Amino acid sequence: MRLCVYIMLIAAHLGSEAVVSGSSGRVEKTSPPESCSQVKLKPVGQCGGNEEECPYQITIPPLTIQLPKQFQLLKKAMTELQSMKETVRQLKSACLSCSLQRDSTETQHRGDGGATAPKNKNSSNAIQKMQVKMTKMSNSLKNAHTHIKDLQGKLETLRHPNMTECPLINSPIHIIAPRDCSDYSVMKNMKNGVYKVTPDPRNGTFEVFCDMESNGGGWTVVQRRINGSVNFNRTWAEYKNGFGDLRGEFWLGNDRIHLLTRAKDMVLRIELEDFQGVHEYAKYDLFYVSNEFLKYRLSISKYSGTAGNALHIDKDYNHDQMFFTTWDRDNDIYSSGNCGAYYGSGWWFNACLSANLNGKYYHKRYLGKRDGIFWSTWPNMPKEHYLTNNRQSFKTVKMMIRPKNYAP
Ligand SMILES: [Ca+2]
Repeated sequence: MRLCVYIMLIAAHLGSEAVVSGSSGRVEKTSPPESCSQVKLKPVGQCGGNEEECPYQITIPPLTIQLPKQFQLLKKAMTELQSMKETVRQLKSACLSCSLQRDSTETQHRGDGGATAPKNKNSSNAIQKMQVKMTKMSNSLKNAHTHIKDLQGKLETLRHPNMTECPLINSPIHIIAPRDCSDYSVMKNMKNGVYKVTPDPRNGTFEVFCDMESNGGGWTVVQRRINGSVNFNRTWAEYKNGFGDLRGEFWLGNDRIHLLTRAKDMVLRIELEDFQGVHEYAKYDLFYVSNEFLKYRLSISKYSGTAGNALHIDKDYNHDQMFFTTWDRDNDIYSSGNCGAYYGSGWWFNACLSANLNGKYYHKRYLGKRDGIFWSTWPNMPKEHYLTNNRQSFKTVKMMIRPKNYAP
């Protein structure tokens, strides 16, 4: 019970939350223990024959904190304190009966001194022993106190690398495993770049490119075209696993896009730029990609933006609820052939397309089959009905996602 009081004191000193450090070095907050009965302090591991050398462990469900082995001293001190208390009680009782006996003896044999002297000597020895023990115990307690303070200091450092600029009450939330880029952006001052995310711990961790600067940041980029350096006419397996360079052109991978969109309700933002320097965007407040078993079926709706809703023009030109198709896997609804093979791209083809952001990268307008990057609702897009017409091409494309409830 006293141990429990100590633990509660430590927790109180740390503030309203206990802070722990796992083997990964990451830090998380958690609530303080509600009941002392749940708190456990026990030795673990090799003790080397000396009880004081035992490493110690404190468990505040559901957390377990490794303590320095010197914490053993705390328990020892408590045990000694109990033992001392009992000794004092016994001595008090002995002294009382001794005093009564002496008074009685003195009354009966006044002048016959020395009869009580040996007992007084015994008491004096016991008191001396007790004082030595108390000094030892006091030193043990001081040591334990020093170690507790050291540990507190370490925990505070872990929690606030710069304590002077980061008061306890306003400390940011540290997330053990960011699920997407938005979890990183809450940590403030984050730069664009490659970060590790874990949308679902059962499916591992992978790298993504995070756009932390455009439109409030927190965007996980799932596709990017900037210069035509990467070929997007790829197999089912390549689209499944992703390809390209996260710092350049890439497709993140259908499995990963599925995991990200399954973990949270995501918004998709598509940013397009043509070679005339025109920038437009299309935003979809609902974006979800099913798993491979469901052929990475696309769910996309709730459009807003300036580029037009090319993914859903009408009943015939609608990419919503389409399966993914590549040249080696025909899941489109064009019964006479494979749209992926014809247009040289992996995409959620219908029969076949009103948008295709994975088309061939053309550095300027082109003629013939419309197999380039395509967005049919692009402003001032020439009505191109014949293969002999010039085709619009795009300089840059970016597809990025962010949780629907994200607040920049
Ligand atoms: Ca087909």
